[in-house]
Amino acid sequence: MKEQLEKIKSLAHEELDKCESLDVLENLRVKFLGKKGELTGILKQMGGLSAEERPVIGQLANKVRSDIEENISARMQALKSELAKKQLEAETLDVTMPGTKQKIGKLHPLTATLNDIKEVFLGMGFEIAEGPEVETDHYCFEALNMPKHHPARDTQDTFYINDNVVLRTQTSSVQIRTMENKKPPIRIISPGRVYRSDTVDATHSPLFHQIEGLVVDKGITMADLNGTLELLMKRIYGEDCQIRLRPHHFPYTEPSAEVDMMCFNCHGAGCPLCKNEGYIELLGAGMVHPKVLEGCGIDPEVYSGFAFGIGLERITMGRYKIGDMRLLYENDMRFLGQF
Ligand code: 2NM
Repeated sequence: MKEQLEKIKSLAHEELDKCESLDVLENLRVKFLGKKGELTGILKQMGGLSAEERPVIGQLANKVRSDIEENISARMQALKSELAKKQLEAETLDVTMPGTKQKIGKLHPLTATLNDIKEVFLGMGFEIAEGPEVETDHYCFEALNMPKHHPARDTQDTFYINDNVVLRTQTSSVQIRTMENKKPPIRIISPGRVYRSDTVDATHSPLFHQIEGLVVDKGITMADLNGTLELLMKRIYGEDCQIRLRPHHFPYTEPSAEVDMMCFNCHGAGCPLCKNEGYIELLGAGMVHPKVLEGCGIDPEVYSGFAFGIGLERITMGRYKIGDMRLLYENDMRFLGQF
């Protein structure tokens, strides 16, 4: 039995010396000292010993137990401090390492242009009005002096939810809603998404953006329209920008005009950029038709107003010399990163 105890002791020391983890250490403790362990196995056999042998073996067994216990706790200390050291080393922050560079985003060219346009109009005392993109036939067409079967509806074909509900073709619907709900003076711009059933190409998209403006008050004339748009275009395209109004027809304005800007390339002489026109078409505008005012409960004998509609894509493309509208929607960072 004495030899057995010595053997357990030396085996335990041998295995503990090799032990490299706390899990293995716990297994060794169970193996040597546990209830079903090797030392307990020996102690259970002590009943068969003589009265002289029992205290000697008992003492030796206790000595072996405390030896192994000491060895285990020493090993545990060593393993724990090693683990802590490794953890600290892994967590060390090297402040001299190069950092990870954060990419700073920028505004989409459409958003940047819209922000600039809003800024100009807010400076002139306009408010920003918004409304639904899904509109009734009334707000999209009827109230704008385009009854059913009016030929102008052809140029504004859109997506129909049903006979009476459409995706708006212009944000004029917002202006009608405003005129119905507010007494003049009215000074608003209404930016937003609009829809037409157009096929995608370099200058068309079934979804694009408009900024429409509306001013209604006593004594508003075409001169106010001209001055307002001239100021806008000088702010957006530069102080040397010149505009001209050319007669046109819209069902919702009378008189109506298309507004061009003098070609910045040839200054009116004609060149390939302006297709020899000398001018580049920018937007449509006019004096709000008396029928439209009347339909909204505003007396055209007392009040007059001007309105205009700007295509945000067109203005943005002219401003940044972008040749293809699709580039504005594709979210290609190689393109967007240039602005
Ligand atoms: C345009 C061109 C001309 C316009 C008219 C109105 C309203 F509601 F007052 F009648 N809002 N916007 C208008 C006028 C829009 O877009 C090319």
